[in-house]
Amino acid sequence: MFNDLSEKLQGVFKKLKRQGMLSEQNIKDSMREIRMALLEADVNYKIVKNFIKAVEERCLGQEVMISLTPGQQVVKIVNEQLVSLMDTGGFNMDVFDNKLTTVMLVGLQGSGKTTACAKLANYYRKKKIRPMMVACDIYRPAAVHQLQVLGKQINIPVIYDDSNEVTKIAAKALKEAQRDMTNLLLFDTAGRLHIDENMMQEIYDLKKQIKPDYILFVADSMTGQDAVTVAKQFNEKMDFSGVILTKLDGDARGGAALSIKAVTGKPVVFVGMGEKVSDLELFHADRMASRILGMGDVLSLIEKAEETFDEKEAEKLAAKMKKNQFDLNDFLSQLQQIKKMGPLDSIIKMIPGMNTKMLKDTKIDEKQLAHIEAIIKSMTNRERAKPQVLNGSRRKRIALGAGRTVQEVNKLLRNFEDMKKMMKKMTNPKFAKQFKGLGM
Ligand SMILES: Nc1nc2c(ncn2[C@@H]2O[C@H](COP(=O)(O)OP(=O)(O)O)[C@@H](O)[C@H]2O)c(=O)[nH]1
Ligand SMILES: [Mg+2]
Repeated sequence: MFNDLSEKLQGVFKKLKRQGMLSEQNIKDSMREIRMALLEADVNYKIVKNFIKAVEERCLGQEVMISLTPGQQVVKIVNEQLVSLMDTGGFNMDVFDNKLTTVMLVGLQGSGKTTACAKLANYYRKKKIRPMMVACDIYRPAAVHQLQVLGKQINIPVIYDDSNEVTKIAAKALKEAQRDMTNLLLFDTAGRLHIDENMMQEIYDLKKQIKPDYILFVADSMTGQDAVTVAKQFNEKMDFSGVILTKLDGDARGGAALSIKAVTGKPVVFVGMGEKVSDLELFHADRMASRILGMGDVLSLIEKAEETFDEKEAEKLAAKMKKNQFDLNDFLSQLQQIKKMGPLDSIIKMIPGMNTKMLKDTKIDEKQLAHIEAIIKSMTNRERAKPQVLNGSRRKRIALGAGRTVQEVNKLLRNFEDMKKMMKKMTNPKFAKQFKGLGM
């Protein structure tokens, strides 16, 4: 699904993550690439424009510039903006087992209405609902037959009529539904190849007649922008409740999925993932965004970091780093937080102030971390706050207490001093440029 878009976005992020520090120029370059990727995925240009503006503003804000690992923060922001773009606002198509819910399916010919009708019947029946389908597409000779075949296949009753009058078929269906204690009446309607006044009027009249609880617009995701344009026109006339996006199993580029909510204000409710009656999924904006970004893992890692790293704590640390007041107590508390998070290799990149480049050549060894922790824990509070008081005899005492050698204590203190110097440089904007020059 959306392979091209996914690959391109991931390419942008890969580049970003390789850069430890982000400059305004980095961000601008990335935004240009993301914009291209979205446009090529056939996302509506106005939506792309607003999307990029929102992402860029957040990226240039404090949030990213001083942050944690900036590259990953950009990913996180893009992800959040994607989710908000497709947000369903908690919309649910509620159907109850003790009353009748009526649903109309509308859309162009070939978008997948008839198939979606059967998919919905199948989906809700699994939830102990009694569905019934109504064949209101009287124009295509095969359309009624198609619904009947599907109905037979999944054992769902289909209402039809030889009268060739939609109003009569609808009236008959409403009556049968009452008698049959049906909970869900699904009206499959006629489509045209293009928007057509007569067709619109017909389904509009049908709406007036049956007063459906929900109208679902069926959109073929393969048609990208066109699907969105058509959706807009249908919405103006029909004021539909939500969208079923079909054929996401194909090589759709993503334009329809990403634009339809922003253009119509109506959420995607279901997605069609194949021709089979069972190929229907409930739509989740967050999962769709994750799929597009191909990055479920990174996200859960960031979430994990956010859960573990107290936000206030992280801010305090960042401030301390800036003022060069980061001491061994802070170092220890960071080590302990990291340990809570699990496997080190994947986690280490998220430590505030550290970046991938810096850590690339440092072999991270869990045992070594335990030693470091033991050494710091053998120090007094004052020693941790002011490591400069650590003379030879203190170092010897600490080594003994931790069961390590004096050399190890010395090495830790040396590394810590180096790290502090590095942090000072990294948090100083004047040096940020130089750092990049040095390839750090
Ligand atoms: N791959 C795939 N094909 C679909 C999906 N939904 C519908 N189709 C196919 O699209 C074609 C048109 O579907 P149909 O339900 O007849 O569209 P309608 O004219 O709107 O009623 C049929 O060949 C369906 O099998 C889907 O989610 N994935
Ligand atoms: Mg049809």
